[in-house]
Amino acid sequence: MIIGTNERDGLLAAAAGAAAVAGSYLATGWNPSFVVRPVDQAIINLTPGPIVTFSIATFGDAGHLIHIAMAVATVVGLFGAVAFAGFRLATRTDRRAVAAAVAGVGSWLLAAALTGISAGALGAAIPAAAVAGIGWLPPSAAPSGGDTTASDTTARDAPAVVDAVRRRTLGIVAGALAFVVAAGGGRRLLAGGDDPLADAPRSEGAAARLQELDTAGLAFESDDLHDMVSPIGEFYNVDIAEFDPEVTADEWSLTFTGETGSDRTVTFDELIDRPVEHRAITLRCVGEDLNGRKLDNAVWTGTPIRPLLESVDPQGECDCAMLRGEDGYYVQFPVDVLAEGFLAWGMNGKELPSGHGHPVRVLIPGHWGETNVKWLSEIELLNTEDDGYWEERGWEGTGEVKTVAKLWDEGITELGDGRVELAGHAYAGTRGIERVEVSTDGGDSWTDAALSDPLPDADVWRQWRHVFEPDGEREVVVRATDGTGTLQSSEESGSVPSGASGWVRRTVG
Ligand SMILES: Nc1nc2c(c(=O)[nH]1)N[C@H]1C(S)=C(S)[C@@H](COP(=O)(O)O)O[C@H]1N2
Ligand SMILES: [Mo]
Repeated sequence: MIIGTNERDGLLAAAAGAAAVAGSYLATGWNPSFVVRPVDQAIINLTPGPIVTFSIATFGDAGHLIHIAMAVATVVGLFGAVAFAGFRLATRTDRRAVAAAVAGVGSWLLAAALTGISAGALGAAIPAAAVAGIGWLPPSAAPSGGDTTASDTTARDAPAVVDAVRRRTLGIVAGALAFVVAAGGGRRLLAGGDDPLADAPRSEGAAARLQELDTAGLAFESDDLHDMVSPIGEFYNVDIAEFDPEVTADEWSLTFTGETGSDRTVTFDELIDRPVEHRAITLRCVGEDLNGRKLDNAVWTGTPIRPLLESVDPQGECDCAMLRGEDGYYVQFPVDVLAEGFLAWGMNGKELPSGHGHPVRVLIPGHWGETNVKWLSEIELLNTEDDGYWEERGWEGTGEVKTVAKLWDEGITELGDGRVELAGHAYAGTRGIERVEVSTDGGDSWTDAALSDPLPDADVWRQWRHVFEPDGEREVVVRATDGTGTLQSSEESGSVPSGASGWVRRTVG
């Protein structure tokens, strides 16, 4: 097959586009100045809510991969179009330098338009210029396919030349792809792994709390099950964006706006000067499956929000507030719920990692995860209620969590003597967990599981454990009773719109 000039330039342009994206990644890593980010953000913003919700329900976490792939393909296409324009101009002027210059300068301008002038822009420009400059061939060297406007050349009937041109083109494309792969690996070397997190300011008391939770916990045989406190690196993550905003403590501030007696802006230094507490607070995402993994607990260092809130004298008629984060996220709920909240700058004694809202997030006891705004920047007191990000997309996830007892894979452990340990966590928000029952006969009879010790914290999960000896296959069911004496609802529902319900059932043995 002969590659026509258009196809050849198209292929080379795509390779230049891919190299530009890879070069930007090499220079910036996976952070806001990577050129894919603004496009990914645009895709997130433009995707209609029902499609987002459908994709979460259908693909789960794979939904992320879908929009990232779309964003990467779009950006490769944009840089490719720039390189393609370079080929056209080079052909018109018959100058190789034009191909390199247009691809290089054009890519730099495009990258700068997407993310601002940064190392990422240069990272995109250099490989694009290289691929375009090396790859471009004058029409006289090109085999002319039916699609080309180039004048007939001797190459048409010279298979050796055609082969040489094709080999050269494929060689350059292969070189560009090798660069893409190398950039991925090279970035990891450059970054040298994640920096260890620093201790959070005023976190001295956190260690004692962590110890207290550890002591309250049950000794599981299972090594893989989280203890009372989830390790930072294993704490679940839910983000509307693929790129965490980068906000330093110096840059950060929180502003109270809208229907207030007086607006107020709080800086990080002012915040950490306030009365400090180390609270165990469990988070659960409304979007998770009944036995899903978006449930975790940490000890958070921070300060209660109530005195700050009272100091701005909220006056709105709805008694409600819209909270906003630096990533464009927003959620609205009642002021009296917010007043119970906690402004956290520490997690398990460390500063908040970027993925969990560095430098400050809010934690709202007992309500679904979506109320716990990360990278918190603004609290607007409203006059009338308004939908938050997820509410606009069909969820009802600002209310109190449902009661759940989990039985994850790693909570089922054979003890080697014929017995099986069943273990997990149960959570009911500020209602607390009073009891967890286990059935090993599909729900006909129930036994109380052992529970971790109660803690003073208002919003923390409990561990449960039950050992039994299965005689063949058994259907295990678990259910919790909350601190008000209410049994976990057996009525089964999916997570949309207000959280999954039912009892977790597993076949064991
Ligand atoms: N700024 C911001 N805050 C956010 C989100 C977000 O995407 N952006 N996701 C929310 C959702 S849906 C959940 S469940 C929790 C998850 O917190 P985590 O990622 O620290 O576990 O954060 C909430 N706060
Ligand atoms: Mo969530």
